[in-house]
Amino acid sequence: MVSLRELWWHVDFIGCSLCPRSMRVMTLSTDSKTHFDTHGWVLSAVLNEAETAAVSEAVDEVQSWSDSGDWMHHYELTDAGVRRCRTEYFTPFSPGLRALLCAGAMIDIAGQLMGTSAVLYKEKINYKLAGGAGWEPHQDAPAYPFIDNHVSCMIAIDDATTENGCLELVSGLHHELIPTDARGCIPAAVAESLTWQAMPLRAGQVLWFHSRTPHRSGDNRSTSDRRALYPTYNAASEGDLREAYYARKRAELATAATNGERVQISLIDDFRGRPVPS
Ligand SMILES: O=C(O)CCC(=O)C(=O)O
Repeated sequence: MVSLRELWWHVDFIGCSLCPRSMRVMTLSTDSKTHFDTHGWVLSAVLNEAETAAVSEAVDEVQSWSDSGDWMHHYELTDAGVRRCRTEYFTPFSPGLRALLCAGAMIDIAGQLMGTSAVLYKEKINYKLAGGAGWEPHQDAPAYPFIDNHVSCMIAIDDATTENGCLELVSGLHHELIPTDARGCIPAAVAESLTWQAMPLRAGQVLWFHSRTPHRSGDNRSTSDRRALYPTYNAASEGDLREAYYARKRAELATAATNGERVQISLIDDFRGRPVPS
């Protein structure tokens, strides 16, 4: 199989195959931008079948890394035992995923959605292995310090279905911050009043969403894994804050109090996974 890096020039310039290579850019259609501005989310066609396979192989590699490295693996307790639920801070160690997330089509689209040049703020893989837990209703913005203008996407590595815990979103509610509960999530009574839309994705599909778009996801009730890659971008004008974000996150997670019910893997307490007994 060709490597992600070898494939990457296709993806960089997928939007305009007739232009000379140096002039090609990934351009979102006006309809897509309008959809994002109106609804707070949009699907974009970034990866073809070969590229999807290459990204999946790069994720397999990250998933195989041991715990001794500067990347951050997180674990949860499931009914089947201890499972890895997330890896983040991997772009310094995965040239293929760094190329995917930090250059070319992905960063082009992030910039077009924000209306200004983008820079990678953070990156994570949520594994949601069979039996893994889902996420409470939340907006991402309260978990992302330092920045005002940011956008994320879910790149489906495996097909995401209602059974294995695909994302669910609320359309058109990305203009305001909803007051949070003690966990930093959308209070249950508010969440119940919202209209949630399940977003099943095929492997390789890319779903962009605003950092104030309310979202949640179910547990993986299937027998197969539902892995997804999530980069978040901020406006480059606000600075390159990725190292600052991870320094803060490492410090906060190191001292996070646990109530014994949930493992904290985010700066808000949105993940329903159980902690691994020490
Ligand atoms: O991967 C999922 O199911 C949801 C992830 C999510 O909402 C998050 O990581 O903030």
